[in-house]
Amino acid sequence: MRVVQLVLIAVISGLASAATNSSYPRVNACAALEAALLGDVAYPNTTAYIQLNNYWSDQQRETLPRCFVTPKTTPDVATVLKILTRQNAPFTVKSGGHVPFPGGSSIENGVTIDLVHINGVDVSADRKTVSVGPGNRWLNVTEKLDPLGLAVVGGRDQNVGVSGLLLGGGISFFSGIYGWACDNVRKYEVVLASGNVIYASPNENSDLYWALRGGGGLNYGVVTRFDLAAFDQGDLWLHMLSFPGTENRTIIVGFQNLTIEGLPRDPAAHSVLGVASDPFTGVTTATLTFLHAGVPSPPGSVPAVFQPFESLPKALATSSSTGSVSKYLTLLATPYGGRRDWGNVIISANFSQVVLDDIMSLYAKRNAALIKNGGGDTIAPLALLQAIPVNVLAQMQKNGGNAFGLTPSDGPLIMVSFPISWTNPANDKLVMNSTKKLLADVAATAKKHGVYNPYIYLNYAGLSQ
Ligand SMILES: Cc1cc2nc3c(=O)[nH]c(=O)nc-3n(C[C@H](O)[C@H](O)[C@H](O)COP(=O)(O)OP(=O)(O)OC[C@H]3O[C@@H](n4cnc5c(N)ncnc54)[C@H](O)[C@@H]3O)c2cc1C
Ligand SMILES: *[C@@H]1O[C@H](CO)[C@@H](O)[C@H](O)[C@H]1NC(C)=O
Ligand SMILES: *[C@@H]1O[C@H](CO)[C@@H](O)[C@H](O)[C@H]1NC(C)=O
Ligand SMILES: *[C@@H]1O[C@H](CO)[C@@H](O)[C@H](O)[C@H]1NC(C)=O
Ligand SMILES: *[C@@H]1O[C@H](CO)[C@@H](O)[C@H](O)[C@H]1NC(C)=O
Ligand SMILES: *[C@@H]1O[C@H](CO)[C@@H](O)[C@H](O)[C@H]1NC(C)=O
Ligand SMILES: *[C@@H]1O[C@H](CO)[C@@H](O)[C@H](O)[C@H]1NC(C)=O
Ligand SMILES: CC(=O)N[C@H]1CO[C@H](CO)[C@@H](O)[C@@H]1O
Repeated sequence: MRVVQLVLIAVISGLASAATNSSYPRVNACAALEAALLGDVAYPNTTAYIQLNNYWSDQQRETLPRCFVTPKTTPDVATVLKILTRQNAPFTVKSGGHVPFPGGSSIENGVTIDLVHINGVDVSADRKTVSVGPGNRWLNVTEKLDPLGLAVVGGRDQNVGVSGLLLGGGISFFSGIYGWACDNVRKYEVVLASGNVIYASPNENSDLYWALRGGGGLNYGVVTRFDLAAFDQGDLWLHMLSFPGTENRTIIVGFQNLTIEGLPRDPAAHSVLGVASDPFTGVTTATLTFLHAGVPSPPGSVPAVFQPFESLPKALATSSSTGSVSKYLTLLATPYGGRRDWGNVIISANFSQVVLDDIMSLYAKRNAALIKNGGGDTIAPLALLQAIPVNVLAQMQKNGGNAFGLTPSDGPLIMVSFPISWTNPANDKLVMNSTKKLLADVAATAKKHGVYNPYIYLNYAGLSQ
């Protein structure tokens, strides 16, 4: 999908032939940028280049541009786009660099526009809007807002970039109340390929406003400011429960009931279920993460919505705590490094036991094959279930609706994604093949049993999707 975006932008701006002509003077693009921006350009083998080349996955970090350019202002971005389009130079845009696959926000032999220096976080006088620069990571936003008793609908991991998450959708701790992150953007500042700066909101360029909410950001321009709806927010509550993976039926059935019955009754509640497979033994562990946007009373109690899980036997571990949004963005962060892949399939939350068993057995079979064929590499698979309850789908209809094409009558839904990490590049094909096949097999069983939804969430979409 991301690659398709790059190709599209190339076609839109007439770059397609240049992108395939290796003798095209791309080095000149870097030099022209350097001249125009008084040196905000970093070349290979410099400290600046090495620092900017900080991606979450190894595959992105290995995809090396001719130069990084780091505009500091919106007019700088306009200058950069004018130069690059005039020179027919291939380029990409980077915010937090958390797309896993090569080319996601990196480009071999092109120019990477790194937005890191466009990093304002400004709260309006009435505390209703936070204007966020596209180069921020989510922790930069929450660290500013927590002390003010404010929050926005944003990411759940400290290092994820604001731009990719907001442009693709954005599942948040607060989504039950407000919808996904993209549903809570009041206004975008966008630099078009022409270098023109325009604004998109419900009453200005409303078609672009619609498309930017989940329709594939880089297709339309470079966003240089997001005006986000803010709300009063204090501490959160977190509760985690781990079970042996052999309990997957009970846990997944409980998660289905939570998605269908529980979450709509308490929109402040949020939950994720992971079934992790040990890289060497294939032994699985199911971990439920529960969050609540308010501290339960009495302190130490478990909110009613999560009570059905408290009585389940065989829990391996549990933990509870309260704290700031920043605390949980740090606690739940996934470290950098390693080779990475993922993809997702979205199904009706009310899937039958047959579908559940099919998905778990397809997952286990795929993981066993990786242990057998991976040559001892540390290949760490995860099956991640995320709820899309009807209250979230209802919030997605705000402001004219987003670009997903989902309504409450399509739900409730569960997104099943399969993130995986490994270390040996020799296993790239093996692992990525297996993920692609697993996604196709899971989609096929969902289709066969009438619970498939064709929506694919861009922000967890694999290269093959
Ligand atoms: C550890 C981890 C945790 C995650 N947690 C969540 C989560 O809680 N909720 C959720 O919904 N998703 C989550 N995601 C998925 C995440 O939303 C996507 O990976 C997202 O694309 C990352 O954004 P980024 O800015 O870091 O990525 P980048 O790779 O920098 O950018 C993503 C895409 O957007 C383009 N782009 C970047 N900036 C701009 C801009 N200003 N204008 C136009 N195009 C731009 C890039 O070219 C690229 O195509 C997580 C991912 C990871 C790896
Ligand atoms: C590639 O670009 C160079 C420089 O503009 C040009 O001389 C050459 O003809 C181009 N080659 C092809 C195959 O388009
Ligand atoms: C954002 O947060 C990171 C990590 O805490 C920090 O290194 C960086 O300087 C921050 N950026 C800004 C603009 O505050
Ligand atoms: C799911 O549970 C069943 C029944 O306990 C078990 O046989 C199977 O191995 C489990 N699958 C996974 C992936 O843990
Ligand atoms: C399903 O969820 C509802 C609402 O939270 C709860 O009352 C009920 O006990 C749950 N059912 C089971 C079987 O867990
Ligand atoms: C779930 O599916 C079952 C059978 O497929 C059906 O009987 C039931 O009404 C459905 N429940 C909901 C809440 O849609
Ligand atoms: C990947 O899949 C393709 C097509 O299914 C197959 O031909 C190829 O052998 C596979 N490669 C690996 C390394 O598994
Ligand atoms: C000497 C040195 O570090 N050379 C490196 C310069 O950068 C290129 C591209 O990043 C590398 O391939 C070289 O190894």
